[in-house]
Amino acid sequence: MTDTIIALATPVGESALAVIRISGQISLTIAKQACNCINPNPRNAYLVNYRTSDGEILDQVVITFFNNGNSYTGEDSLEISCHGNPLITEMICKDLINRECRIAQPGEFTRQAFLNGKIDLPQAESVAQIIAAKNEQSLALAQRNLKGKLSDKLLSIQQNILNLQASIEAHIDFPEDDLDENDQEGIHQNVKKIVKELEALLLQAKRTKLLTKNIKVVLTGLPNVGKSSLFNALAGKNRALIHSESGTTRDYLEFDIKIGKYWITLVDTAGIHDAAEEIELAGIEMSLEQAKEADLFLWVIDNSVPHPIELPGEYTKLIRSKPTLLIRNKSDLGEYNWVPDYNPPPKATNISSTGKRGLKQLEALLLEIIQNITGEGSENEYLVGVRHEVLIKNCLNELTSFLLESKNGVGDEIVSIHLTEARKELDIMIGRKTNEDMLDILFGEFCIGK
Ligand SMILES: Nc1nc2c(ncn2[C@@H]2O[C@H](COP(=O)(O)OP(=O)(O)OP(=O)(O)O)[C@@H](O)[C@H]2O)c(=O)[nH]1
Ligand SMILES: [Mg+2]
Repeated sequence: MTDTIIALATPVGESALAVIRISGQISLTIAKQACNCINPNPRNAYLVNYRTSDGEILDQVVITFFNNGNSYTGEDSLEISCHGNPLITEMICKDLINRECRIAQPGEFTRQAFLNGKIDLPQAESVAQIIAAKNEQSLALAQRNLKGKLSDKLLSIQQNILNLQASIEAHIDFPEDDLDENDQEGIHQNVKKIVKELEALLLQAKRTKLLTKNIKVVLTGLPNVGKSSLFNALAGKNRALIHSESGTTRDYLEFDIKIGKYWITLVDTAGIHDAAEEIELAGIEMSLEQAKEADLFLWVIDNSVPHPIELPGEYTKLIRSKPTLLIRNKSDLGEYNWVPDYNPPPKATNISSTGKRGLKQLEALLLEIIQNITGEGSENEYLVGVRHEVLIKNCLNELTSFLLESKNGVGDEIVSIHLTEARKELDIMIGRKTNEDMLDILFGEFCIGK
């Protein structure tokens, strides 16, 4: 007999209700023996008393039975909604263990659903993505993945590769009917089309990284330009210490704010300069660490001085490599409107942190940059996780090798192997080829009860 697994599907703590999930062969027996519900109609709710094996009533609960063909996991399942008191859920779980159930591993319900063919691997992954979504956009995309949209896309790419391979291999079997130049060119064009589709998915993988967490926005710049003042103005409270003396901020400070649909983590850092003091140097070292992890910079300068001193080269490189908004602060004292001499210069805006001037415009520009890097409103259609990103890159490598070798006259029989390998990578993405270790890692990231 296979194991029957149980888990508390709701957070631990006091709440109106708590849900205990059961999946496996003895689900129906539990409905009968613990809840006196002899022949529950699947998907109907029953108000019953939950009794231990000794007949003690633990709680009045609502149970719903799902028969194996129509359950989430593909096995007989039972959901028990009890009062949301941790004492009650603990007693019911203990009684279920006495009745030969065991506590589920993280993600085990979804793993069962996958193993029983209820969903494929991208759909299983989307379940965790739905739970972890940090904004409406990633939620909507995760829900599309759950409907199978990413799987459909991967399957269509795989089918296209298979069709191409079939036309190549038809000629391998009948060498007298060789592929002519036109056939070759047609195949190359089609492979290039597939390469484009995979590259578009890679771009979405990059965007997915931003969508599935808070976007890290780091305030950077020279000392005393007003970084902490701006941090406080955006946070709407006095979190950071502000002083006319330069070198005030030592540790970095974080605060979460919402801009448009997006949660961002604002990070205030120590001003960068050639500090002499050891403690200040340590703070500047921290600033650099934060800058390396930034998704976006708010580069603050003092607009009331004619020409701001350039940042150290390392920072300039970082700023140029990531989306940046140049903030010309202290514009109440003067407007020199310096522009960095590289092309294209970053978007810039004039503000006064202390005078609360230009902040709305700053937020609008920040949102514009975020929408641009997350691809909001564009062709961004899927969440593409890190696992897929690696496999897409492998797949692209195979197709690139195919094109290169085929153009260099390597025989069809040999180059066709690259197409087989590309299809294998897609098999792993979809979950047609798996192994226990991979599934352990993948589902190990889920919460218990999902
Ligand atoms: N007039 C004016 N003064 C400002 C403005 N923003 C900040 N200041 C002043 O500039 C000084 C430095 O401000 P901070 O916010 O501490 O500057 P910082 O960049 O965080 O400085 P460090 O932590 O030393 O790197 C303070 O005296 C602020 O009151 C502004 O927009 N206008
Ligand atoms: Mg500061």
